[in-house]
Amino acid sequence: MKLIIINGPNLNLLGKREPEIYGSDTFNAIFKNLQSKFPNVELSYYQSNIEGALIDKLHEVGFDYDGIILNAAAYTHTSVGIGDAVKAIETPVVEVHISNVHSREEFRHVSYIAANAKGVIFGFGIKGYELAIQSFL
Ligand code: CA2
Repeated sequence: MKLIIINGPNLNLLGKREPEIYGSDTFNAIFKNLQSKFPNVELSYYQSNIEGALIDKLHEVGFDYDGIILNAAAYTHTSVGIGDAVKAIETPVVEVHISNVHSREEFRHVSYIAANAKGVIFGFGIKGYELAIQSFL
């Protein structure tokens, strides 16, 4: 089983800022923990702050991997391009958000990804990434 976690803008700051919303773990630590929890999953990770780079990565993995776990961060709520890419690829995408986007500002209630995602997980903190992996197993 080949899965990739793709994180969008500012998620490289995880564990460094706003721990009250996003927790105090760096994604490096989160990723290592996931690898140890799922030793039989070939798990990779990509993060970018650039919309086009995220689209390129979706195209690159989207016909080959078994699953994509996508936290497009703020682009979730703005990017028709990322939404179109999720629709265009073959690999199923599970959308993840660390925070409960529906208990936050109204602009975060909109997702350009959800309609074409296999499912959406939000509000369970970083545990959401683990739940997303489990959903593919
Ligand atoms: O809850 C989530 O996972 C979000 O995708 C996070 C995005 C936000 O724009 C979405 O509405 C919900 C923001 C990511 C910012 O990440 C940071 C992490 C640490 C410190 C500062 C920002």
